[in-house]
Amino acid sequence: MTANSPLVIVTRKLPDVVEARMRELFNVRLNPQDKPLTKDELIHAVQEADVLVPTVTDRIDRTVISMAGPQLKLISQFGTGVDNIDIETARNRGIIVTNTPGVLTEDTADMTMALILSVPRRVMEGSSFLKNGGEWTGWSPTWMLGHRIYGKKLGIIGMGRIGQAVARRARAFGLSIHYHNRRRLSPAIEAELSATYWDSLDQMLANMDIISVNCPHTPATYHLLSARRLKLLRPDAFVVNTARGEVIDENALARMIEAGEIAGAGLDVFENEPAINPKLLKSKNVVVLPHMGSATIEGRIDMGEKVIINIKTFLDGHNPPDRVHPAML
Ligand code: 8YV
Repeated sequence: MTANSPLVIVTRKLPDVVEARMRELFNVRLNPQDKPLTKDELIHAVQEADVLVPTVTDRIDRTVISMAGPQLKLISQFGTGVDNIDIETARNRGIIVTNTPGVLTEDTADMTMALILSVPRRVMEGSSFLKNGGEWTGWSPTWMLGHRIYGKKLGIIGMGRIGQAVARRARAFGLSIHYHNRRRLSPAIEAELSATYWDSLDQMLANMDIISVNCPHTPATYHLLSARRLKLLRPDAFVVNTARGEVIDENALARMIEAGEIAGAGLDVFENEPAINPKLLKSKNVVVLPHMGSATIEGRIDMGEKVIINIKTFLDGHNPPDRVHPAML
């Protein structure tokens, strides 16, 4: 590795083993302080880097990409979602974009299940009561009653890898599986998951007990759960989102939960992260998590490994395996 080797700039601190391997393989500039880059710093990075490794917290928009130097040839996202990157502008400038699909499927599905269980069963509420010094006078037949999971209808929006992993888990909890997706699954997968397809999202929403958002954020899915669609939900329905905040009109959701028009929500992602609608923070019917879906050490190391494979393959003159094409979105 020489100082003349292609420069790889990583925008955030990654797990130690990932960084150590990157140092062995590449001429890499890391961010040990983990301070997110400002827009100016990002622009500076794309003017110097041959390969940029951003995360969900970096907005690689048209302005940033337009300022890139001609040496920038690869944006290797540490993450599966690429809605922070203007893929179209990158493509027009001949910059390849890759992501890290597959390796965070099971972790994200686990977190989705955790929220599906936590909200109706009031798990966080019970725990906070005790931890915040609530006076527990002992077991009571009518106190802290939530709602049964078994036998309820789960409507999954987005039946890709993560949606299907959620379905597999949810079946074991006795939920019946319903889904809406751009494309209907093959009969074999539908049979394996005992999944019912709803061509009409509106009709599915009106009939479900729990909705789980598992689709990517694209221009087509922005506010897919709009105020109008949220109104279709039954007042005893719960909403879970581990995908992207932008898929739900967060203000409308917060208003409707406050008004008792929706029973509650489990949210790992928000429309304007790290900001969260204060109504959601206050509501006892809402469980909020700070975007932790893929936050396992194993998952983050696997993501790093994917990034390394994409960069190494590209620098060796081959097509990186996890290339994102605009048509995929
Ligand atoms: C990642 C995610 O941690 O991969 C994704 O799409 O939402 C997260 O789990 C994050 O995006 C890292 O860039």
